Amino acid sequence: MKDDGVQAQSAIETIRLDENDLARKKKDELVNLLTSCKGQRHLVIIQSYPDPDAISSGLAHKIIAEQYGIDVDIVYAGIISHPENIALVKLLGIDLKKWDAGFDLKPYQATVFVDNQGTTVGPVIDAVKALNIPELIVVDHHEQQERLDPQYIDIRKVGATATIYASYLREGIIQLERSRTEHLMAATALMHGIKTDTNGFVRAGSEDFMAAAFICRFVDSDLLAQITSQSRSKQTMTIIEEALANRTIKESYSISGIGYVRCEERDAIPQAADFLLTEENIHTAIVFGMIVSPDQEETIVGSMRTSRITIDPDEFLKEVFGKGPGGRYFGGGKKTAGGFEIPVGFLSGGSDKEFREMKWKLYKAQITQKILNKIGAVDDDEKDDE
Ligand SMILES: [Mn+2]
Repeated sequence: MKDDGVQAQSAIETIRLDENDLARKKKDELVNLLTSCKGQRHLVIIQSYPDPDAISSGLAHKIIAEQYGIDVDIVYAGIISHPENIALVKLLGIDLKKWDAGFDLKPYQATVFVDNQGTTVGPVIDAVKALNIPELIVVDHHEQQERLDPQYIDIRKVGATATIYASYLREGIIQLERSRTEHLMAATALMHGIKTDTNGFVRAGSEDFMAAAFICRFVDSDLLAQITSQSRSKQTMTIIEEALANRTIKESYSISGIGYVRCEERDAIPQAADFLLTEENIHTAIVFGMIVSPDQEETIVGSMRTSRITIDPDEFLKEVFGKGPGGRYFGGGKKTAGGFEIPVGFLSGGSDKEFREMKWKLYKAQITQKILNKIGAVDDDEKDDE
């Protein structure tokens, strides 16, 4: 790097320089840590319902760490249900391991959390904590949480975790080569990750653009086109239809409870929220439903999307739903999107249709009420409902 002309930097360039300094410093720190872990085997833990940002960041971490002589497996404890995500994993041949109670954690010397801080990864977190596997690395772009105490932490307020991994690559943490298929795959995945987490670059900031500009040289554009051209399933369309029909609009908020949703269709909830946000005069959409896991545990799962700068989904959801008995917030988020999960617990299960409907009604009323209270609106549906 040349440092001539530094005095002539404009304010913006100075900021960019600071960003580059930070990226370089974090990259150096990570290199030192990875070098000291040579010969180990690490477990990258991604969120239970992995999105392209998590999947691509996990993959990038794996190819970087492997160059430092570390074996890496990527694990998730839920389901990959969005067609684009299935396509991403299949087309790029990414080896994601699905966690279950029989998963052998003993081979791993340390854990790595990408695009999360241990709060959205399901039961795998308790299993690794029970075995006292050291929490080594956290790389994320969500608000800082207090669940983990890792040796290395890199949380930046950028559009995607993939942006942070691209910055490591830009700083030369490993040498990307066009002739190596796995490098092209990782770059293509990262581009998709940045793209989806920034709503197609609409919400991207300067770091996200710089990251994309660097990795675009290594992107396989045919593959990227294939990944993004996946269509919506019929079931997803039905859920979006349901969300549209059941929505309540208050103060430019669109709120919709869609009842029971199959576990496999969980990703339709954020897609429905994305869809409701496209309506005229709507700045915020919240969609929620009841998900039943294969072991009959029920959970209310919701997604929030907003286009209003002054609304912070993280703050909003924490304030609306508060904390559960374990002291953990039911919800949280990042700049334009958030989610929440409320376990039904003791009332879970029961195949009786009437009982299920009663339960759903109760939860729907409570959730809607809490949201309306927060935005200062009155629920006049309450009166003329049924
Ligand atoms: Mn992300």
